[in-house]
Amino acid sequence: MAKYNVLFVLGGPGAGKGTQCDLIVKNYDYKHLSAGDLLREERQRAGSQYGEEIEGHIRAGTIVPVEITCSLLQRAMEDSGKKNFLIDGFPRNKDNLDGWNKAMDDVATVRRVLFFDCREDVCVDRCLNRGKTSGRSDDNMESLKKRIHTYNNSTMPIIDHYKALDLVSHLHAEKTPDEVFDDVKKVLDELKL
Ligand code: UP5
Ligand code: MG
Repeated sequence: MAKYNVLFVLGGPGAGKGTQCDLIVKNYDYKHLSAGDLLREERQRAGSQYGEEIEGHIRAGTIVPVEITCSLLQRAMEDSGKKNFLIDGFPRNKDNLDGWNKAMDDVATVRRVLFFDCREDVCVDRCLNRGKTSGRSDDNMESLKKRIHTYNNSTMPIIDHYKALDLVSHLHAEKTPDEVFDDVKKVLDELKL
């Protein structure tokens, strides 16, 4: 069987990863999998043995062990019947990267990393604004500070790792969603998946 094509979608909290993935799936044949959304669903699932552990990490802005996240991603990929995936918000640290490589090396190829680069104050404003209605337990200033700390310390090195492999498309994410998407389209049109 041909390997899955994967684009990792990375960037700080509120950088617009989910927003851009929504625009991509309307225009291209990709399946969008948000690792954060899959974890939030698993947290809500009756009988999940991981609910409390996941909630603890989300509130604290720390990273759920890769065995949990990667198995949710793997199952969602298999169930989708699709070939091209946007994996949003993963891998966030070295543990995630190592776990992914171990589990997925034979079945998926990382074709590109879309890096949505957005100033911290803009990210904070967006998340606090969304927090008025999102119901997300981490859209508050206390959790946000921790999310940003984790992003700078643990996720940036992963982006740098893929930069060294020449796989990163750097996108300026402070513009309007449509303007950012114009830049995304150029990347995807060139990739031709
Ligand atoms: N918005 C978006 N784009 C805009 C633009 N261009 N101009 C103006 N406004 C814009 O957008 C955020 C808000 O900004 C929205 O209101 C939107 O309308 C507006 P969104 O597209 O949702 O941004 P996104 O980057 O997806 O932000 P999100 O908050 O989802 O990012 P995080 O990375 O913080 O959250 P995620 O859900 O990925 O992870 C949450 C937690 O889960 C993590 O902190 C961690 O604890 C855990 N997690 C893991 O442990 N492992 C994983 O692999 C994944 C998550
Ligand atoms: Mg998101």
